[in-house]
Amino acid sequence: MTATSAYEQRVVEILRELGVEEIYAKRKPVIEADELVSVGLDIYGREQKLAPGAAKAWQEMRSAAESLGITLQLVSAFRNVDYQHQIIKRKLAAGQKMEEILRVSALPGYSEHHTGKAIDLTTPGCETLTGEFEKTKAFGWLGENAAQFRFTMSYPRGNKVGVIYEPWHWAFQGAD
Ligand code: DAL
Ligand code: ZN
Repeated sequence: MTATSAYEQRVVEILRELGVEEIYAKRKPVIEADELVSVGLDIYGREQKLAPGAAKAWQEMRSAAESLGITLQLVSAFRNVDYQHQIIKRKLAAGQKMEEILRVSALPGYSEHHTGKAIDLTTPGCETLTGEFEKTKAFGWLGENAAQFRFTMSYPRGNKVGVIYEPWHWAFQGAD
């Protein structure tokens, strides 16, 4: 048996606080990226970061789309465990049930955004983080070209993870 890392212990404490500690026994947390580079500002003017390999692939993919007049914008990229914890707590405080929250947001320690390889995207004129993104030219372009940059859509319709369809969430499959 391997020793539980300090990181995993921290995740377990957060899960305990949220009343969902049993999740840890079923699935180990994803590892939080330790090396991150800036990828500029998101649509809210916040600096966003990604793991170096993902950052490079993202910049290349965004430029390739832009050269065809298609604008891809960041809504979110790396998120640490504490940030994810805040998201969940905010939703609980707003009266949402945990079951409902988990259809949309991963638990702290379990979000692909911790890896520094996941991005949430939008394009001008699209309401962010809605199914409307699927109808955009940007989404059409991603469907045709993202794989070339090693990005795949993590939560297609009917995914096994039980997360709603997220046409905006793409993850880099290459090395950090
Ligand atoms: N929205 C995805 C599931 C996340 O929170 O990582
Ligand atoms: Zn996402």
